[in-house]
Amino acid sequence: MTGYFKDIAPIRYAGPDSDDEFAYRHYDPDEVVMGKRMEDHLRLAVAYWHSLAYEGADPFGGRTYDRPWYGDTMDAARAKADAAFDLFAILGQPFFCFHDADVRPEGDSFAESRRNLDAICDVFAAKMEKTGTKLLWGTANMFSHRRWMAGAATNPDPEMFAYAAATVKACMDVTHRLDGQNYVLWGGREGYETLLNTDLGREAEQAGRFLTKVVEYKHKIGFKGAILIEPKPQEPAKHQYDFDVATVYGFLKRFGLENEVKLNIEQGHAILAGHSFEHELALAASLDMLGSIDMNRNDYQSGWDTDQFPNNVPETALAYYEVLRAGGFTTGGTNFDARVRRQSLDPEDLVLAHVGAIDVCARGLKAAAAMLEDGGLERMRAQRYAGWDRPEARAMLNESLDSIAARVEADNLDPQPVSGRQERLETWVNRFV
Ligand code: XLS
Ligand code: NI
Ligand code: NI
Repeated sequence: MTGYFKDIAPIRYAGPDSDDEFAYRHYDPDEVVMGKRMEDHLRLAVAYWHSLAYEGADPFGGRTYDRPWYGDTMDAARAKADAAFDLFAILGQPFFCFHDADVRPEGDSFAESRRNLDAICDVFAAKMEKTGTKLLWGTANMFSHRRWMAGAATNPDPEMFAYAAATVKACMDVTHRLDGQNYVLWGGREGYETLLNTDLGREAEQAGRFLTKVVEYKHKIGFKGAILIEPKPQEPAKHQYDFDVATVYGFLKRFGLENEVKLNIEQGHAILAGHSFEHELALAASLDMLGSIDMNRNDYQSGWDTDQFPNNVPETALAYYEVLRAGGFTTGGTNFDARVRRQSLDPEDLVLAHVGAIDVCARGLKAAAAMLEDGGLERMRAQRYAGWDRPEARAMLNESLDSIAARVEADNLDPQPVSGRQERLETWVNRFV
């Protein structure tokens, strides 16, 4: 252990009656839920950017935290990696995620930045080998540096497009080398600030060609993980092209990539898009596009993407219900794309934020599993659509409009409304959460 977390022992499961703050009350990695260990269901990951790189800034003020590894040197990056793996060991969760810019200092040239990244990934490789911590996904930060202000793949300047291509290649290379389970693309600057200077058609074409190259490169290097797009409607761009699940699906279909790319769905982004988390998950599952989740929450009052740690069990249960109903994660998992508030200065705050969130996820998962095992919701859903189980009803989907119309008159059809039972269903859910 380095200095920063030295007073904190690894967190263990102590059961719901424990009054130890530094213990899991609900997250028991070995507990079997629907035939699978809890750890293998949730596949929890720490987000390097929020937990190690974020310094406490908000739009009105700068750094508030005082962590010993801050700085733009390789030594600082190595100290950060030491602290990161100490945190992972304390929490005992199996995965982490990172952007290139979280882990290495920017170089004076592209080549130097890439060498810095490679060198830190050597450090990661040794630590991962020693500790067993794995990489859930890698990604490129193509939104913080000023060069990306007008976008990466959708930039009006072709040299920026080239720089973006080289950046993603470098990040895919290290993700592959570290045996990452997925590679994520989130396009915070792939969008616009004003339509007055934007050629929408051209930018979409660029984004489609770019993603096609990413998929081709994945196959070229034999990367076995999934390529995931993370939808978000806005922030930092006024409008982001990967608006929500439905929009991204349309984009992938347009470029013939719907069988190559899946989605990383974030709670806060779903809310920003005017949806619920479970809506985005259910839609992605129905399209066979559900890859992974970024677990966090927004402040519902401020309307911003505040990236807070989850603390609402009923909401989390409904999210995991969709995940379990879709068969659970394969390459994906639960990444805490969440940061402590800027007044939460202490190492304990960082650790306990994760401990609380991990317990929330464990309770949500168990509640979701109990709902599925009970089967009541699925039974009522099936009853609602039972009419469509009849072969003649299904045949109608291939029948012409005029033939259906003729039948309605011939049979003198007079369909009667039936209850949607919403309150009964909501009450049913409350038995489990
Ligand atoms: C920002 C995104 C970002 C992605 C990774 O809102 O959530 O953190 O998850 O680039
Ligand atoms: Ni986000
Ligand atoms: Ni995210």
